[in-house]
Amino acid sequence: MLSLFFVLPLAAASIVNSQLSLLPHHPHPPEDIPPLSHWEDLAASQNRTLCHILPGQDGDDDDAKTIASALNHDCRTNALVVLPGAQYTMASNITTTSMDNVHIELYGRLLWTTDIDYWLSVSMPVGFQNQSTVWYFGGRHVRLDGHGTGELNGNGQVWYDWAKGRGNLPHRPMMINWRHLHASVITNLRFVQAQMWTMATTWSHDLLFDTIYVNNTSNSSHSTLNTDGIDTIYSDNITLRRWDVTCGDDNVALKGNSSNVFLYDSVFHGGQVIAIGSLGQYNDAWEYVHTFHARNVTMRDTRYAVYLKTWAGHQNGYPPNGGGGGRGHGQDIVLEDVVLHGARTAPFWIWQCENYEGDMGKDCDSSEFSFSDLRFSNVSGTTADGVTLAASLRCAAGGGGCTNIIVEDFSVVTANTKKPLTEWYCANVHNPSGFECEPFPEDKGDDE
Ligand SMILES: *[C@@H]1O[C@H](CO)[C@@H](O)[C@H](O)[C@H]1NC(C)=O
Ligand SMILES: *[C@@H]1O[C@H](CO)[C@@H](O)[C@H](O)[C@H]1NC(C)=O
Ligand SMILES: *[C@@H]1O[C@H](CO)[C@@H](O)[C@H](O)[C@H]1NC(C)=O
Ligand SMILES: *[C@@H]1O[C@H](CO)[C@@H](O)[C@H](O)[C@H]1NC(C)=O
Ligand SMILES: *[C@@H]1O[C@H](CO)[C@@H](O)[C@H](O)[C@H]1NC(C)=O
Ligand SMILES: *[C@@H]1O[C@H](CO)[C@@H](O)[C@H](O)[C@H]1NC(C)=O
Ligand SMILES: *[C@@H]1O[C@H](CO)[C@@H](O)[C@H](O)[C@H]1NC(C)=O
Ligand SMILES: *[C@@H]1O[C@H](CO)[C@@H](O)[C@H](O)[C@H]1NC(C)=O
Ligand SMILES: *[C@@H]1O[C@H](CO)[C@@H](O)[C@H](O)[C@H]1NC(C)=O
Ligand SMILES: CC(=O)N[C@H]1CO[C@H](CO)[C@@H](O)[C@@H]1O
Repeated sequence: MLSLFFVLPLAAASIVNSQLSLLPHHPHPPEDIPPLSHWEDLAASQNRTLCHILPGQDGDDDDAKTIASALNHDCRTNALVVLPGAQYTMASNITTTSMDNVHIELYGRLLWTTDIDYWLSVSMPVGFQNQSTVWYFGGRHVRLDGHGTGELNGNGQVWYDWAKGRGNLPHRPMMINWRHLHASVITNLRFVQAQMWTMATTWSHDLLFDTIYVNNTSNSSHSTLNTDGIDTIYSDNITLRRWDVTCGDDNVALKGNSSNVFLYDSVFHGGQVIAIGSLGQYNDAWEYVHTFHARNVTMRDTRYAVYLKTWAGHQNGYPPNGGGGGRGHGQDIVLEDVVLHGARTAPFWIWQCENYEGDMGKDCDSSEFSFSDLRFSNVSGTTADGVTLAASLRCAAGGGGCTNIIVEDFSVVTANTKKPLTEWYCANVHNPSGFECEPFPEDKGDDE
């Protein structure tokens, strides 16, 4: 039985594996896409229902509805869904959240339309920080394979120009929300020009995202603020392997109740970098982040190597841009084998006074969110010219501060002087190991 199930899939995989790469891809030559007869045989051998979906021929067709219908009805369970077309038009919000044992093969582009007023009117809440989305995607045992050319394209430039650099605009949607998605694999897929965040996992566990290309780049004077690569929220056991991320905000962010998140063999271009947070935005709520391990990550022109951010201990305003007063604990956060190229600020950054309504950097000592067991090992490379600070660790006394921060094999130098970074500013850091803490200079705040 098992051999019957696996013989054909392996043969099919070998056709495409030779083309895998993290770089941007040219579209598959149509002759490389297996014909319908191949998929019919494959589906039959695996006892799957086949949905072979071609793009609508009429420019006004809404392929999103066709795709959703397949994933919700004919091909909801034990199915093989093949999207061999070059481009599909996504013109409505969709919900496909009860898939079970579905393989999706996407070779071309899913392109969202640019009708901002329509999308603002239908974007669906994600359940955190007023974030919203245009695709709820969930179920179990789903495998979505982009074969290196499959692409989700949010047509984000219209959104960047509309937002004009303003953050967290209500109802501005992220491209996709992996929602109650379990034991699933997303692989060899491109995500470009996201409308806001590229994606978030919520209430999801046991996911592998392997070989993922994200590029949200503005061609105008307006920035790509809020175009995070991925945010994990209320999720457990999420592995990110071979990611290549270009974006204008957090490349990877762990929000509240994220655990066992692993990031391997990845490259970031620009952006803030790895964010643990923000946390503690909801008054009186308890949140945790535990076990985040990153290994072999190259960071080019990012702001930091990692930054941990919480809101202050007193609530000031309401989400998405205000808040605070949340409590909790973050622990077992490990980065190893990291190479920096021109980090724009201190590689390690902790602060507990996040706020986007005018109180950023105020009330930094009151948060009741604490951190412990952080290890940064084998971090090398450069910060940008003139950046001499290794760390700004402003932990809040309110939660007891930060305990057990270990730094090993740290060899980052300032790009222009080639001098090792020697300044480590700390507040409420207990048991530092491998570095010498010094107090923040009283006259020089680090709010910016
Ligand atoms: C194939 O699938 C059908 C319906 O999903 C099921 O009834 C049948 O038992 C399956 N056959 C095998 C050999 O697994
Ligand atoms: C589209 O969005 C509206 C408003 O959020 C929602 O009521 C509706 O259920 C969504 N439709 C689908 C198919 O997800
Ligand atoms: C954010 O969500 C909260 C709770 O759902 C709501 O009270 C608030 O008005 C929303 N803010 C915006 C800017 O939409
Ligand atoms: C974590 O998820 C992976 C799939 O990505 C799975 O193979 C593994 O068993 C899961 N780990 C645990 C502890 O459940
Ligand atoms: C990202 O996209 C921009 C604009 O298309 C392009 O210039 C840049 O090379 C891309 N970056 C990467 C790393 O592929
Ligand atoms: C920027 O990108 C948009 C969307 O692809 C395109 O319509 C526009 O022509 C581009 N502008 C420039 C200056 O390249
Ligand atoms: C590190 O990651 C890069 C991809 O960014 C990969 O090419 C390389 O093989 C990885 N190194 C190791 C030791 O796994
Ligand atoms: C986060 O985890 C805490 C501790 O388990 C729990 O009390 C809280 O309800 C969780 N938050 C959400 C929104 O699930
Ligand atoms: C340190 O990290 C670099 C970059 O990933 C890697 O090439 C090197 O082997 C690592 N050193 C050790 C001792 O693991
Ligand atoms: C790398 C990549 O796919 N870049 C694309 C970004 O978006 C613009 C506008 O859609 C495309 O022209 C680029 O090719």
